[in-house]
Amino acid sequence: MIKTALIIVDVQYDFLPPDGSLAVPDGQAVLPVIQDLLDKTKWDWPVIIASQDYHPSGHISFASSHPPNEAFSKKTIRDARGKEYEQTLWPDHCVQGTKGAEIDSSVRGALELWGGTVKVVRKGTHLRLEAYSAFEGYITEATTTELVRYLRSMEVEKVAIVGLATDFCVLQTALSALSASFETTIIAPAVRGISEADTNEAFDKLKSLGGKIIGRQGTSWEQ
Ligand code: VGL
Ligand code: ZN
Repeated sequence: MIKTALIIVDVQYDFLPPDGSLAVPDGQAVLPVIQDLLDKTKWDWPVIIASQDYHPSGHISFASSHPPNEAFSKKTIRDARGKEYEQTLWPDHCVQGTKGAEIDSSVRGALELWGGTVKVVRKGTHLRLEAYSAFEGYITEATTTELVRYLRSMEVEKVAIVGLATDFCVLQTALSALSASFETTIIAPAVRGISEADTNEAFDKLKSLGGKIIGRQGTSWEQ
């Protein structure tokens, strides 16, 4: 039996309408679909990863850290590794210890039923490093364990990715999964993006790299 891990990306209050500081349009639409995927009577995931964007205040990606630049503008910056790149500047979001950084309670409640099957991965925890991909984070209770190594140790060969936002963290998580040679599927009804154009571009890019984008058919998830 080929093992598939479910990766739930950044389903946190700051990415959810109506109150999130970086609310993804229609982001709440992913919640019932993710609830369904976490229904133990229907699904038998051997591994579930829940990623959590988890920034210190003053994070390098926040517009407020680069006055007078505005949120959603871009700026060329140099990060802690000396890498120079164009960063999209964001409103402050997912600040460690705040309500906005918490995973939605309906998802958290459903995850609790899966016990040790679930690992939480926190990312973006370094003040001067951006991290969109769940593969750039660390499993919280074993800070030296990287996600690729963990999934390989669990003999996972496929990943199914859901969550927010399609054009940033979902995209980058899927690109990481593909480059680590996991068979990679995005469950389209369970993702939403910040920009429609970028979301379509993300789907095209993933398809061109061998990722699968699937929707719902009947009672199962099929292509
Ligand atoms: C995300 C922007 C900034 C995401 C995280 O989860 O897609 N987007 N930080
Ligand atoms: Zn972030």
